[in-house]
Amino acid sequence: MSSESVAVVLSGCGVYDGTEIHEVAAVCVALSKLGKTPVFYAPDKVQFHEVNHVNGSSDNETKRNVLVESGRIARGKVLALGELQVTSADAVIFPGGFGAAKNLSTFGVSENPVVDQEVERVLVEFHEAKKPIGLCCISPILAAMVFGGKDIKVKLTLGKQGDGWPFGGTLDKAKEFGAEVVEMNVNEVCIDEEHKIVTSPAFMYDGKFHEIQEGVTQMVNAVVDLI
Ligand SMILES: *[C@@H]1O[C@H](CO)[C@@H](O)[C@H](O)[C@H]1NC(C)=O
Ligand SMILES: *[C@@H]1O[C@H](CO)[C@@H](O)[C@H](O)[C@H]1NC(C)=O
Ligand SMILES: CC(=O)N[C@H]1CO[C@H](CO)[C@@H](O)[C@@H]1O
Repeated sequence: MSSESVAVVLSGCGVYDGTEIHEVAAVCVALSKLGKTPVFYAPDKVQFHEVNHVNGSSDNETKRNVLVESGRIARGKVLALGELQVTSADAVIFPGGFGAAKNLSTFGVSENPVVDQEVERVLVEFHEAKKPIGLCCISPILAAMVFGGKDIKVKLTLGKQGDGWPFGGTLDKAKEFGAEVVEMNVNEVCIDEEHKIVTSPAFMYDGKFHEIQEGVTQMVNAVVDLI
């Protein structure tokens, strides 16, 4: 695989049960503008549930597969997360969407949340190899959980608390997991130089499409700078 590859980890297709589509689209555009090739990965497993994005009702009987759903975003080219080797990409990026809290971890659906084992492996291996990790929206909670569990204090943002920030409680959770949480606006990016972890709030903010795109683009630019 090309050394210009950046792995992009998906969690399904659609904000309420998978990857947030506008965020991943912004990631792909920013990467290709910088001459990088996004290579998509997703866990090959049944997704937590399927949400009707029009009326919000959920169905846990449909048993959609996270990898298959992610193929919609990847235009068919998506590999099982188990195949992602740290040597095959310069960096790894996790866009947001509830899939990160339902399929990549159980943060959004369990009192005692866990991170998917392959997700944990990937985060640990890229960190150990000193390759940059980019996360946006809710996905930084994955880094808070994994590195907090190893007593590694990473610095990250999940946006802010207050008006316009519907998921502000997440900041407290990330602190409980052991992360240093920095409050930031949608157009800002948090760079943990020591651990090469780059985060941006994206749709943690109830923002406009271009605001999300600009924040995610800055996140990707900072990730590529750290390669
Ligand atoms: C949402 O729409 C689906 C499909 O039309 C329907 O089966 C379901 O009952 C609806 N749920 C609610 C809460 O309206
Ligand atoms: C589906 O979700 C409902 C409501 O949360 C729950 O009662 C039921 O046990 C779930 N079924 C499966 C197969 O997980
Ligand atoms: C981390 C994890 O595995 N989360 C959930 C993803 O979806 C499946 C359903 O297949 C759940 O069982 C997992 O708990």
